[in-house]
Amino acid sequence: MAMKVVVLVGGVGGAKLALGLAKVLPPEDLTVIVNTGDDTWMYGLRICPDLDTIMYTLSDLVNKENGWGIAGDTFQTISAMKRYGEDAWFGLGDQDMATHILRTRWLQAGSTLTEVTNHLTKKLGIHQQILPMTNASVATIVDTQEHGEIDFQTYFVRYRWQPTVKSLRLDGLDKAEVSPEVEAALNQADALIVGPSNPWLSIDPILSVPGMRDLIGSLKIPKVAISPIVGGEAIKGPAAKLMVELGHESSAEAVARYYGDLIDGFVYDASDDEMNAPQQYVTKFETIMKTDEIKVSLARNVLEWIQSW
Ligand code: FO1
Repeated sequence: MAMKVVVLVGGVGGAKLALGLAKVLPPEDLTVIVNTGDDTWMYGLRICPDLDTIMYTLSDLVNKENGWGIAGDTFQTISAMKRYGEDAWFGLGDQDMATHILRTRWLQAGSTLTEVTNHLTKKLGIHQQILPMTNASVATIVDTQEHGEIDFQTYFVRYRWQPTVKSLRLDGLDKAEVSPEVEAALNQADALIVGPSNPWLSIDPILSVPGMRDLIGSLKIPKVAISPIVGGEAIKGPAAKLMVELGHESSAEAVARYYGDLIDGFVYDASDDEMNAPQQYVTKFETIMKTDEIKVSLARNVLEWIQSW
């Protein structure tokens, strides 16, 4: 299939779709723009969980049970930290640590996150372009009933997304801009796909980079989103719980309404009831990507559907 595709993603669901697209498209035709609002510092290291998840998924290193981290990784360093009394709640694997150590070193030497990511992906044998949403450091801050404002990984990993979310905000947007690489990829795209990632936690940070919404809005190409909500539930993670806490109903239809005229097509799961979405084009496919075959068929179905418009 020959069309230049940009996909916006964050987290495990987005990485699965990116893998499906990577198996269907020539590598030079796929650009993955990744949320970095989850990024954090741990033990002096810069961790970019969503970039890591995409890199490990596309290089087939990923721990398939978790959907993040490296398969077969060990946790000796984290165990040794616990011996010193550290409350080491973030599961950094020993091999995974190499990614963070080198990323940190190269960032500190003056490379941009885009350059560092390009270097890491090439060394992992990935030929698709993986781009952070911006080179600036932007952090998702979660205001919770129980703990007040906490950073994203504290909410997600430490408290296992159980706190009640009052609101979300992004720190650092004032210094953020669309990178030349993201701008070029979007301007050259024949289609834009918003992955089945959390609209609030993964996609919103990308769209909030100053200039991003307008740039996407100005593109005269098909734009589609895939629902992360099936049967009113999230396939993985806090999307459904969060939707209710933020005052939405937890349904694919509410996701479609939330994206509004950002997109002109919406894909939801084949098992869901028929729905009314505000978009011009709406269709159902199997979206729960349990196997590589389903990842590929979803990617192929979405691309063929777009081409039929
Ligand atoms: N997710 C967890 O649920 N627990 C962890 O201990 C954890 C460690 C971790 C380390 C490196 C990395 O790149 C990702 C990691 N993740 C972990 C996943 C990550 O926190 C989330 O999946 C995303 O931030 C949500 O998109």
